[in-house]
Amino acid sequence: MKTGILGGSFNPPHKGHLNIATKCAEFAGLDRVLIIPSNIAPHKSSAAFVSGEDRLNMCKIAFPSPLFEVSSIELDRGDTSYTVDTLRELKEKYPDDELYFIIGSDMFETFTQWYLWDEILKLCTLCVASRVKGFKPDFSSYTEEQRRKIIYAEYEPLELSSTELRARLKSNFNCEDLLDAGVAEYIREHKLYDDDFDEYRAALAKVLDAKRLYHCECVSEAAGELAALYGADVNKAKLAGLLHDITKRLPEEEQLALAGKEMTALEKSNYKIHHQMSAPVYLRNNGITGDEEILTAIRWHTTGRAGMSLLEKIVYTADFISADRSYPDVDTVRRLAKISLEHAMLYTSRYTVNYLVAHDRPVHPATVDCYNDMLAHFGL
Ligand code: DGI
Ligand code: FE
Ligand code: FE
Repeated sequence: MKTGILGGSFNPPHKGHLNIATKCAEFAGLDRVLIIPSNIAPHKSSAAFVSGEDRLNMCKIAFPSPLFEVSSIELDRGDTSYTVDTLRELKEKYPDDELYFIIGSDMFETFTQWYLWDEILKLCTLCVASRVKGFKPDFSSYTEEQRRKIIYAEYEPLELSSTELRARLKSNFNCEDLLDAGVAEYIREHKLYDDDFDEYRAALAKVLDAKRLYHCECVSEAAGELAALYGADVNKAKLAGLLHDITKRLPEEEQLALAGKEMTALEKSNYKIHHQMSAPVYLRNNGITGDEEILTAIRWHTTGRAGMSLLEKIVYTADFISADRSYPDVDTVRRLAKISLEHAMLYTSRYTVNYLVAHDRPVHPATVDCYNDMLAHFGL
């Protein structure tokens, strides 16, 4: 029997997952595919509120039998889910099966950094799902024998991430084409991905259009993930991300009325940076939040500055890597943000300075300070 394995956090499972599993099953002639939600340590996850049990139940709805079989093997084991441990266990349970482990080509790029990757290749065949036609991987780190254990399935991807999906759910975007109707129902019924931000959302909806609301939800999600990764307060980060652009669509006169007194001439003449100054005043005046940390993070989210706090760095970076962003370097910045906030910020502050200089636009001193601060951080 040829058994495929698709692992993931499935938070929530969506049609992109179903697509990759179905295509790989066809390509490799798999008899069944095991769907294995990974165990997530609660403190590590920004969507910590969604239990393993709920993710397991959603997978059962999203992946129909008989081809798919949902397994709780990683949830039962607890702790960090290492692929090698899962494969060992499966090998014991199904000694006569040929195992195929499905991964995306982007994950494959760093495969040789996985824990005991060479043993993984002894236990299974890697089925690399490539979105690029005629994908030619770099094989230099593999032996001839290892190469034979790696196959490629070309597929038409559904460009979609769970982060994006959660932001869509919250801004009431239509998710029908992305999410199984049963899973959507399950999420509603169990109030998953709900937070206590509905009052904040109502305040935002008064002054922002649908597109900007969606951007704010995306930044909120990204900020929550960064906070979980770097040990900041996840709720605070999510709220700061949610509110960061609240005054973006207010008329210029209103923004100046809110914060004009504190603005320098350069700030007054640069419309793009008004909203970082007006937002904290607006939030406080309207009784939306008086949380100093949140207000300060929003206050510097466009320019950055020297000596930023962890929360300030998180909001600043989340704004660059949120799921709705699509500028050419965005994937590079997303990758850097996982390495360190400073790596990402060196890149983005340099990008901003370059962009402004190239377009003959004035550069705010705080933007330069931020860039210099990052250079200094790396001893440059
Ligand atoms: O509000 P967002 O669009 O989500 O993002 P943001 O608050 O980072 O704003 C980005 C815009 O602000 C972008 O068009 C560049 C501009 N900007 C950033 N730093 C400076 C700046 N504009 C000037 N003039 N000077 C700056 O230092
Ligand atoms: Fe902004
Ligand atoms: Fe923004």
